[in-house]
Amino acid sequence: AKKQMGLLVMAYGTPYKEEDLERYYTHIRRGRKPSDEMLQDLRDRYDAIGGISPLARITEDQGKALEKELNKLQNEVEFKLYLGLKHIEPFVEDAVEAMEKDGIIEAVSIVLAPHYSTYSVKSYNGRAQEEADKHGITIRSVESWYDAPGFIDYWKEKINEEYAKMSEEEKQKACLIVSAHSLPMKILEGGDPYPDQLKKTAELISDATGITQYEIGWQSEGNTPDPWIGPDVQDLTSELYNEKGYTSFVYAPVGFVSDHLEVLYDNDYECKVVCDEIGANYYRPEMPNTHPKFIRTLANVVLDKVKEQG
Ligand code: FEC
Repeated sequence: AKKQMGLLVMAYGTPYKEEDLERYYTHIRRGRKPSDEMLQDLRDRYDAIGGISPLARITEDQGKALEKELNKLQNEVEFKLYLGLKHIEPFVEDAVEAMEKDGIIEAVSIVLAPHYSTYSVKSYNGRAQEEADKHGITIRSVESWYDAPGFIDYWKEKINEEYAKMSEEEKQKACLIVSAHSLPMKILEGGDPYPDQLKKTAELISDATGITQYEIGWQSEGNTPDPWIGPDVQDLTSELYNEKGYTSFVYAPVGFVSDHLEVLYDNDYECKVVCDEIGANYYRPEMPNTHPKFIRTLANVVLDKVKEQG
């Protein structure tokens, strides 16, 4: 019989229905209830993208597609999918418990976010590890995959599709903005690799596409008093327009892998508003979602992790 291995796929999570919004937001804020005003502000943003986010369905589809691809690519191991979310059920801990119930003793995990940071990937992996220890389950965790060749190739293809819509003249005045979720500045004090990893993704995409007019941006910063890493993509847009005269902007939110609030609202609405105000053209390549090239890339990253220790 094939060896059974748990495939723990971890992702952010999203409200399933409107009533989930408050407890979800409270969880993101580590137990502090948001004010009515903050809650209403968030509700308005979800309303603007159609009420709830497509993220729940996409995450599930990504997990299933990855499980299928892994079981297709090799014959020694039977991978069994467990979804574990950061801010809503099934929580990361629920997923690990479900593995124990199924008799799984060995697992591999991956977070559906390319860049490592103490705030994101480290916290997912830490929660998984802590729960696994309680049940005697061994988990090997992928830490990052921001430079995986298939990932860069995916973005190259999609960015090129956007540039192909422009005339040569428009391309001359176009700028690619490569972005990830901002984080509080204080992560930098501990030497967090997150900003360097985003920079590397951007360089690899520039090398692959030949696009040299590109900038790094940060987006979706939280509603807290701390200073967050910048420049924010919206400020960056007007600054670049004013200082360099760019009149077309191509937003590649490479720190995310799905259509969700942070892209559908923060890019497709907020950045679009800035572009409209200055009279610039707005472009945003398709997100990876379940694109075969993307799923194949994740599968290879997982297989490399499994092979690391024979
Ligand atoms: O429902 C959806 O479609 C959107 C889901 C969603 C994704 C996402 C990704 C990341 N976040 C990260 C860090 C933070 C930090 C705070 C924070 C706040 C929010 C709020 C919502 C939210 N995030 Fe999120 N994030 C998503 C949704 N995020 C909603 C609360 C309202 C707001 O502030 O806009 C600030 C916490 C605090 O207030 O103390 C920090 C990071 C990622 C990318 C990595 C990952 O996917 O894990 C980092 C998707």
